[in-house]
Amino acid sequence: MGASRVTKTAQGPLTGEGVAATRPTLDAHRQRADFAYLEELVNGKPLAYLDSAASTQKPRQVLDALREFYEHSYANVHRGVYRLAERATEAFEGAREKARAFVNASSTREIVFTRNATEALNLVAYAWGLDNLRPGDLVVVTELEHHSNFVPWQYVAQRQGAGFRYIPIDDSGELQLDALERIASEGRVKVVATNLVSNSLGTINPVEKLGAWAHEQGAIMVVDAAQAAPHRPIDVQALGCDFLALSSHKLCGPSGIGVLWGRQELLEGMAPFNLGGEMIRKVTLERTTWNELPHKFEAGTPAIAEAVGFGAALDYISAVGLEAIERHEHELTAYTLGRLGELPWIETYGPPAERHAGIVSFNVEGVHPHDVAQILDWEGVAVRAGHHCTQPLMARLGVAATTRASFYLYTLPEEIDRLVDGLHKVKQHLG
Ligand code: C6P
Repeated sequence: MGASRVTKTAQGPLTGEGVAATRPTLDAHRQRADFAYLEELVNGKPLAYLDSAASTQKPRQVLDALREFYEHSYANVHRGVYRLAERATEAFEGAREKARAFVNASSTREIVFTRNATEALNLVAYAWGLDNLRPGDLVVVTELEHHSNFVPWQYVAQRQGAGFRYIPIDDSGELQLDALERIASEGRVKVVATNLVSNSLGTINPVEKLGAWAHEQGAIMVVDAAQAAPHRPIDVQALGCDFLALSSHKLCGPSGIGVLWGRQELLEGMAPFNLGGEMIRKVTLERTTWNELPHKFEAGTPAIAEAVGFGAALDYISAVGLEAIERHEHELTAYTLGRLGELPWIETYGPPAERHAGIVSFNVEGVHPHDVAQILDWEGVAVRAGHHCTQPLMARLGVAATTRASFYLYTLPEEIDRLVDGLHKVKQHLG
């Protein structure tokens, strides 16, 4: 069964002009001056990078911060008393403060550096789940969850003998909240885990509503913000969640570092996830006690320079402005859905433009998504094809895979025109 076709949306050209002065806007042409990848040619054509949901390109400011740090401030952190080590620690902890401000957490104790969003979600599933789930309890995820917020919960629930349920989606890829009552009648709901933005469909999920329901049930609310934090303002206090995960590499920062935000009282009550250096207070032959937050969850030498680069990325996107980024991507999405909606041999998936983030999944009738992506690559257009780490969702859509175009602050409407031109070539050759 396929998701409903998104109806054609009438769209004018996107020039960035004519936007009300009070609304935050960004000038993608200007931002592009910061990105060296644009100098690359693919098959002699300029690269149209439409795969930012997989990972974003990095601006010069982030690369400069990494180089500067490695050249002038590098040492291990929280260990040395010499000047260089103190400088490194200040820069590393400075990045933590930037992350705190970015998600509006009340304290840096609540900001745990992890390798990525996946590790952050595993941390919660293991460190909270193994001590708090038992038979009769339910873990509730969604049908459009990325495997990173699905598999750890499925695994830990099974290990603990707890039940595992999902909130189904409707034909336009939105959560069916009327299923909540049935789910609640089937056991004690202890965890509700959802993404804020779906990486496959671009659906924006009603996290505040789900968080309120989770708390009514006495459950914790876990939010995967990997696809939301780079594109819209995040306020963990306003969202009313208990844990939130994100990755640096999806918001112009280096790979190898992510964040778990957690409510202090919950993090305090949890056992550690990884054990070893840095996360201890005292070790004797008989027993070990744990360091204070957030260090209890940061065993071993962390990704030091990556944290500093992540801080520079947060500065960069905050200066561009998350509201402006969100608005820019919304316009690109509406434009893309409108253009694809004109092609009867293309099926698009996901909600209508007004409730759809900057990720557009589609299929070309009769052509495998990998072939679509291959032909687009010949045209210099980079998209992702596959199941996007959402196999249960693909099963619901009745497809093995989709082709996906995703946007960021450097994406231009002209690049979407090149995507559409490339799709006409796909149709010509293989359709
Ligand atoms: N999605 C995509 O192309 P990591 O790999 O840990 O940085 O992020 C995992 C992750 C978690 N949740 C969501 C909603 C995600 O989209 C991702 C990563 C990439 O869609 C790679 S599969």
